[in-house]
Amino acid sequence: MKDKLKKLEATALPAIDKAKTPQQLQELSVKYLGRKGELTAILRTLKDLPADKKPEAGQLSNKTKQALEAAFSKKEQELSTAAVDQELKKDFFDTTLPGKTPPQGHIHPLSQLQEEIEQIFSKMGFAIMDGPEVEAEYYNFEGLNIPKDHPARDMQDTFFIDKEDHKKFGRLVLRTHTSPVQVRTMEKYGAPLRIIVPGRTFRYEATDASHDTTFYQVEGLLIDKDISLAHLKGVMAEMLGAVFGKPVTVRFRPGYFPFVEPGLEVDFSCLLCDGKGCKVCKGLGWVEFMGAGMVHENVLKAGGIDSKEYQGWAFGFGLTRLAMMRHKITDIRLLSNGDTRFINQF
Ligand code: FA5
Repeated sequence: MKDKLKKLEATALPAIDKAKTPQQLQELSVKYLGRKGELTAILRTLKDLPADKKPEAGQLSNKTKQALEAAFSKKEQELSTAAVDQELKKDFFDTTLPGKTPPQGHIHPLSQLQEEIEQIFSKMGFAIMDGPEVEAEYYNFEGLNIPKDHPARDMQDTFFIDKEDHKKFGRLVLRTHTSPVQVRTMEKYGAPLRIIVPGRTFRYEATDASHDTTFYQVEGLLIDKDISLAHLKGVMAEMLGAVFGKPVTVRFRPGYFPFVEPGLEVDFSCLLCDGKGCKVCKGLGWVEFMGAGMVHENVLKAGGIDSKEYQGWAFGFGLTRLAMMRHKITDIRLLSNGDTRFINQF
């Protein structure tokens, strides 16, 4: 029996040590210590030994059993630590690594310019107004002294939204300019007024490098007592100087818009050639900028303002064209075609 136990220990201990997985270890445990295991079989023969041999054989058996159990428990420990290590390696997450930067958008160059212009005019005491993009025909035309069937309607071809004629207000149109907000604001707040209206406008026309069907304008309106065009010149020089970061000279030429009298075209000195003449200003030294003029008395009347007591001026310029000039963009369509390679430059 002594020999058998020694032999068993000599084969079992190295076998346990070599076990690579918990399953292998379990199989060995059944093989040696299980109900039908090798050590169990030897222990069963203890009872058949003569009484004087029993104590020694009993002690030896216990030692072997303890040695095997100790080897099993040591191996079990080793394997479970290795399994945890393995698991940790698999799921390892280095919290010190720099994170992935999510793509970040930015304000569109047109909105950037609009915000700046709003701030410049706010400092001069102008309120920022808003109006509907889907407008009543009345506010887009008749209220601005452009009666139905008047040839001046051809200056701004529009998109009609419905055919229904809403009596005085006419059909619904996509506004062709921000000027409809003039009468809307006069009706709501009366005189005096000092407002600008930045917003989106629409025209039914063929597109090219400087014309789009959707573009942005900024309307300006100042109504008070003793207002002259000299105030307009000062306000425009102030705004353009702030936008371009250097002094800008403004000039007036006669122009026609049915809602102003007298009407003006306003130009500013070309900033690229300092007024000497270049490609951008077509050799003129001046850049066409906007329409303006003294508000027509019919428009004041439509807005419910007494033209004997109050007068004022209005202007409307293309915000999109101003942004083009500022960033030297040669095609207006680039600003709205959604190409992020272009837009991310600003
Ligand atoms: C008007 O829209 C008048 N409402 C301006 C006005 C307001 C005059 C108040 C008097 C008093 P005009 O059609 O010229 O005017 O347009 C004004 C500006 O809008 C132009 O100078 C130009 O910068 C811009 N604009 C006009 N059409 C387009 C277009 N298709 N694409 C881009 N910009 C345009």
